[in-house]
Amino acid sequence: MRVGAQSPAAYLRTPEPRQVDWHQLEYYAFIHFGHNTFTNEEWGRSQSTPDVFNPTNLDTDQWAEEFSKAGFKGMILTAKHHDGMALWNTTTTAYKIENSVWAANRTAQRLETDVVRLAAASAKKYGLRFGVYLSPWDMHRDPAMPKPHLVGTIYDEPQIFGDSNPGDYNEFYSQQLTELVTMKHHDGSQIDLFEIWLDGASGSSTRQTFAWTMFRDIIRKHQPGALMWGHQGVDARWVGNEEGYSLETNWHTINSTQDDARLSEDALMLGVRDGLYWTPAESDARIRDGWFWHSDEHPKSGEALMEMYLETVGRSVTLLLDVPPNTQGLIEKEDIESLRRFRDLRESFLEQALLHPETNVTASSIRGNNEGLYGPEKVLDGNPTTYWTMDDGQLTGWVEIDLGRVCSIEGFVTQEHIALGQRIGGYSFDALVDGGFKTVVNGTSLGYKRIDTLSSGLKTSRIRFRVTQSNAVPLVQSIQVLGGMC
Ligand code: FUL
Repeated sequence: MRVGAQSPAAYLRTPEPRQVDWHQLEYYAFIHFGHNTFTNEEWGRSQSTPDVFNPTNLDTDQWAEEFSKAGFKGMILTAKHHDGMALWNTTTTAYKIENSVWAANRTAQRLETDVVRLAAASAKKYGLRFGVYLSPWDMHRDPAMPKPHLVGTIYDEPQIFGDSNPGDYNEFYSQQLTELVTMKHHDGSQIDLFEIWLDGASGSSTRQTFAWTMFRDIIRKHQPGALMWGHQGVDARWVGNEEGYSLETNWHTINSTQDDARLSEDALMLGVRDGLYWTPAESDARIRDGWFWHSDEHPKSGEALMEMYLETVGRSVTLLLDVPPNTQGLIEKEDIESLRRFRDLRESFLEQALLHPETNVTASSIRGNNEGLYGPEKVLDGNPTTYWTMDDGQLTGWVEIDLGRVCSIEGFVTQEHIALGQRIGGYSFDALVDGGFKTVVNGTSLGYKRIDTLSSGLKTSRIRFRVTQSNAVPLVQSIQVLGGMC
């Protein structure tokens, strides 16, 4: 059979369908909400009863509406942070907000008291995907964290956290996880989760070995579409910092699992080329200084968020941006203003698309000369299942774009067809300037999506995208040129 009639074979590791789906979300919100919101802490030590939780005007619809307007594709809520307080109506512990005066008042008014369910319903209403954070480290059950204020109350519960303590913390955590992954909306339909955060942080001397495989099996059984997040991931990895940036080179694969030794922060940012596991990076970052809301903190500007976006999403890393509700249970006006400014900046940048399906494009070669299947116009069709490619063994090549007129260029957005593996390790953009092609961008890894911006005003009518290094025949899914003033 001629090579042109065959589609390219997958290259080494490829993403699971749930991961392809997740890459496409690009950025979504993190919501840290719970006791710490009311005690002005980041790592509250599980000292207060549920009554501390008392939002005066809780409105999860406001969260979801604002996130959706800002262009977020999902939201992840802290169902349980390190302090052990459950935001949902769990049967596993008395330490839950359902036991608060706030919940009693809501029940008297026939209002929902389960904040996870409320948030999931709001996410659905505004077309957002929903996820939960369930802290493995649980101070409430950890004997190394004394809780003198709870002694003698119903919240003085067995200290089962730790390998050498009586009781089975893994069993307890599994039950909590099972409750969350089987939770239903009021109409009886399942609450679909797109991501579950099993945070790796701990500030305790207690040694607890976690049953990650058991947790993974619970997630897979009930929520096969959900990503399981851990420091070295199973489905996604930590990017190695919490500042909202990544290195310019970023591989979607790594060589370790959550059970192996922890990787350095740089190694997490970088990943490993041709690694054993498809475990792409996610950047968890904050709009304010803290994860939880504090009255004396303020949000970053829309400009700073735009920079974050370019240094995460623009480097093939998903962005999980924390926007914490206040003690009223609302997202602050100033945070909303920053989010809107971010949206406007992002939209006005991306709206300057100069290429459309009819733009004149040519390529150095086409797989099997089969233009209909693999021609360069496939980078313009907006279809995530099509791409430009060449014959097997051809590792470098180019696509040339004729803009038809001289335009001012501000940037490029490029995507590799990752469903068949990450292959490209070097690419360039050249522009026709003064009768010759001049290189204006030199990149390394490509991956799900790259956004390259140009700082100095470039005017040109012809652009050439070149693959300069690839470990297998490159598959280029899309190319867009941003600019104007043509
Ligand atoms: C960390 C936690 O310790 C922080 O409190 C926060 O939840 C952050 C997202 O993850 O590991």
